[in-house]
Amino acid sequence: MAPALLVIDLQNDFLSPEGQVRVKAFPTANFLANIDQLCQRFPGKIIFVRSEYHSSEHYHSNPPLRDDGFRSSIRLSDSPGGKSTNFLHGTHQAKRRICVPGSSGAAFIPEAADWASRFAQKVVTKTWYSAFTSTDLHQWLQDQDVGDGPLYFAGLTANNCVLATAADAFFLGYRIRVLEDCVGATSEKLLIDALKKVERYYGHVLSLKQLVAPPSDICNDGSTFSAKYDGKRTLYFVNGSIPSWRVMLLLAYKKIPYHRKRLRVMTPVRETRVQEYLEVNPRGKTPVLIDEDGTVIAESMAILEYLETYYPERRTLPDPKDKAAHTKVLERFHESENLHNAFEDVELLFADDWKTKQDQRKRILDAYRNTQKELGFWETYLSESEHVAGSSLSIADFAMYPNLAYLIHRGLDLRREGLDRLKEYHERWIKTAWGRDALPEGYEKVAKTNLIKKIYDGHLEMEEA
Ligand SMILES: N[C@@H](CCC(=O)N[C@@H](CS)C(=O)NCC(=O)O)C(=O)O
Repeated sequence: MAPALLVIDLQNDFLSPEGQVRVKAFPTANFLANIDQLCQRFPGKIIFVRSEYHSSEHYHSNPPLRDDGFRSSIRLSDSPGGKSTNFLHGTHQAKRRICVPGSSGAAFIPEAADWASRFAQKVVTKTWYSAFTSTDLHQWLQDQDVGDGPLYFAGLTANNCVLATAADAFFLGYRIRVLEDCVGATSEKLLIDALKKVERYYGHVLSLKQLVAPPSDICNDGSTFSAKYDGKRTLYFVNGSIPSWRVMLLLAYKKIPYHRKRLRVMTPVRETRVQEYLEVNPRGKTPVLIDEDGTVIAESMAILEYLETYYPERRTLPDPKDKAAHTKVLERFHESENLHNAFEDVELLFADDWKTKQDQRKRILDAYRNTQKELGFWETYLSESEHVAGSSLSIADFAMYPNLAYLIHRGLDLRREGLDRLKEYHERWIKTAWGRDALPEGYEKVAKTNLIKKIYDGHLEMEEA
């Protein structure tokens, strides 16, 4: 299941001043700029579709060939729409011929020719309104593992070729998404009616912004670290992600100014998977730090070490000459990943079906018990020293603390767990300037999706019994 985009009929006959049909209704003056942005940022296959319409005689002797090979003898005049050119399964039959094969009207407008050559994996020439009639489009999409899509639609005209293609796609089993600010029609009424039909019968209408919301570009101007911001050092992060949180904490602690680029992973387009970001990190994961000198570094633990090496202000790793202290910090630093790994399966509680799946319930319970065991180690460390790896705040604290804070956000009750040292440790952290600076949005209190409560409420044990 992979998204694909159909960009339909951006041809001279519809869009150039000399064209035979004037498309006048655009939802935005930025129609072409939107399609440009859409093509640049779309995270899937892109197909440019163009029309070539023949004479009536041609269609009489070449009835539409459906995807299953069936040739219908139905004529336009037999349809409920009569001779109306709005009949979705038909083709252009008006007196004035448009998109005549070989004519300049049938050519892409220059922008579309450029986008097609740069971004499209396929160009389909259709002879009917629907791009699925008498073409290999469906087969091609299936060969490309598009599955049920979703298929996104942009182009012209919303009420004819876009709607006809979307309707056919719906009945072929695709999920339909029409981009309201990337389609146009000959009148506003036709445009609005077409979008309503999509919403009512076939799929969803959404805006370009909803699809490819630009990564939010939050500069920490205004915060205590803003003064030195120079626009270059950038951190790509996901809100609430432990790896990103670690790095943000250390950047704040060391008072290193940086530009924050939040990537969203729950939007229709997962921003960590858009081409632009995959060029930064082919794994599509955050955090990634781009430093002032252009150094690009991924992997949170590596970034913490990098910051410690290249930004020695406010040291978080003891001098190697103090071998015992240095070694302990290194050890605890990497141990923090054990905690992270221990509770990974607790997140299975996010899925709706955990109750019905015995194996999932077992994994969740095991994860919870392993987490308790892991936390026990850290409770012990904090009974031995003020910080997790000794008397000084260290890189190990920065690696470990977001794991603890995350669990608390998900409902872990430290008092109930008998983890008093960890409770006191957490209370200390939330009061620090760096703790406040790096706190993920919405993490001021326990999340509504309180995962650990489901465990405390005994659902898992009951199901297990
Ligand atoms: N080992 C990596 C793990 C990074 C990672 O898994 N990041 C997740 C957030 S917790 C991510 O960016 N996911 C985005 C995605 O998979 O699309 C690190 O420590 O940096």
